[in-house]
Amino acid sequence: MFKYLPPFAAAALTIGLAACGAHGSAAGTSGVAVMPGLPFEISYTLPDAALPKNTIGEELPSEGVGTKKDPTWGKVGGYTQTRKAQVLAFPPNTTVTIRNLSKSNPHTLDVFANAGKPPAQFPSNPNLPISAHGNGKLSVGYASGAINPGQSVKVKLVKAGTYLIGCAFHYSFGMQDVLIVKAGVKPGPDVLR
Ligand SMILES: [Cu+2]
Repeated sequence: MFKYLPPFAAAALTIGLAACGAHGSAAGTSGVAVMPGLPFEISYTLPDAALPKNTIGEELPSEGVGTKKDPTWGKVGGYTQTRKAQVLAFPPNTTVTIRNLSKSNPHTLDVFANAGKPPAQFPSNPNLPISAHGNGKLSVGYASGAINPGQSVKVKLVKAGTYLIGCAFHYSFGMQDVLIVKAGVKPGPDVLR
């Protein structure tokens, strides 16, 4: 891109990117770095960063998190522990932060059934309350309540199990996923479990 980047400019760019990363912008992984007093600017793209540990991010698949065909459970979408849709997994007794990654839509995380054996059989019209249920403890019947854009709620995974989850507002838009609560499990479609 540039044959020569003055050392001070490189330092300024590094500082700028570090500051950007520290704010952990949800999906803002590209932009333009402008250095005051210098007659050029630099476009950059940062790799997708993982969410903080023990965080579930949620948004519409079309808002960026997408859907995934999991080899074990089938198509899931809307929820992630990284940046892209995946089957979720945590050990029991973890306290998880559910974070709405959207800039414009409220979302929920509702647990409406045990998953049973794979692949996941998502019913066409499950009971998904918008109001909060379960008192911050996750098992079948838990509902986060509406989480506004950028906001979070915490829930404790008190009971081992494999659950079907969905969003009360956007289940039919593909916010359907599997949450595994079991010792030693790893999230994601590419890890044996
Ligand atoms: Cu939603």
